[in-house]
Amino acid sequence: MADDLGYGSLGCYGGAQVATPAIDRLAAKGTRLTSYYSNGSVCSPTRAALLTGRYPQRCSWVPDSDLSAIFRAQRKDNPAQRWAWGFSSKEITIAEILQQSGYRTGMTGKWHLGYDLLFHPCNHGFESFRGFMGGAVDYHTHIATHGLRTLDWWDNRELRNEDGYTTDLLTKHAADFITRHKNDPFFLYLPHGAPHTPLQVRDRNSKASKLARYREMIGMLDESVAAVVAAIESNGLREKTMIIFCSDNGPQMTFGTTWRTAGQFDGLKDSLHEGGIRVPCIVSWPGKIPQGAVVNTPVMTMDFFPTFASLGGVSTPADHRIDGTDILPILTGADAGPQRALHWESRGKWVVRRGQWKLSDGTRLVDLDADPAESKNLAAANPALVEELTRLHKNWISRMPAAPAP
Ligand SMILES: [Ca+2]
Repeated sequence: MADDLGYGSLGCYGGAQVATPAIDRLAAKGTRLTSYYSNGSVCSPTRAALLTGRYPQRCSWVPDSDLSAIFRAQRKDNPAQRWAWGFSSKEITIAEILQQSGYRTGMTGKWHLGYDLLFHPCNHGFESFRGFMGGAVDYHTHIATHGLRTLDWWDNRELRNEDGYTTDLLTKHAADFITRHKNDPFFLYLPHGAPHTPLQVRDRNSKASKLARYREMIGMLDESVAAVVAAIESNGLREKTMIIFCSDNGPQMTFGTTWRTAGQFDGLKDSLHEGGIRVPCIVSWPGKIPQGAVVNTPVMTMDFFPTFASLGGVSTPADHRIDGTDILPILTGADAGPQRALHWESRGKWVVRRGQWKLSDGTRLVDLDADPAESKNLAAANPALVEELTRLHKNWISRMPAAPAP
């Protein structure tokens, strides 16, 4: 999973500013989704949805009283800060259920579901973890760029720095995990930091322009995909492994007409316009999923949990609600998938999408098939549809717990 990678930033999605041959090859050997949505327009909600299969609005977050003294004090000093929050151990993660059924579970990358040790990935079903807990680190020193601004680089439960550029280190640990477990069923979660800020490349003294550094960071992400796929191939696992490449939300930055990083869509990260939530996603599994295919059925981050659970032959307790749906039939072309309404809610704004229709905040209705750039508000001409979608959304939010995800 890339961090803040926009729809228009890869060759196979029409981007022309950076060469992404490995990701393009993955698309040629798999299915490219053109209506894949992140559950959140920022990092943490999407990660919560990925790991739980639930809308982030449904997930439980730990109250201040459970935090360690240092995080509790920090939270008290500034109640608005999000980095003293975290993901409740009451949640059931895909790593936990796969681990219980015999899978080896590894994570190398960015967690961002709580900074306190209480929230550590090894408490949520990952047997190994290399990477960082927070939202971003310096790519060379691995010092957190938010929150406590101290070293945030972990070897399982130990804080331990290592030399190297973040994207390269995460790739190396991912490839090592694959080789180490080539004879076991495994689940590897590799959430990269790139191309999230800070815009740092391998040369820490680089004086290249912002645009050039951004290009280079995406290029290095592509090199990482090449290395991970090579590790899978060299271990003879290519046809036994489902590989997914996706982003967690839209791009933080764009470069005017030079490079529309969100492609044809309006809006960037932290927006519920398409550019903030519709992002690249490729699924490759030769022999199981069509190659060179394109699927336009809306799919959301939370759909991976039930898909993986089904593939792994595991399930969650019957009284534990999962919101996502198993997308394997959509990916194989066996089924167009359920006609469902998808919901987003962030910082007082909301969106519901059903079929080609997208309603924002009850006032703006667009036809995404005819108008992907969301330029024409058709609400006034379709009052009954506006009312119906508003009712659907209000009904959805009323079923979510009172405290929203931070
Ligand atoms: Ca992000």
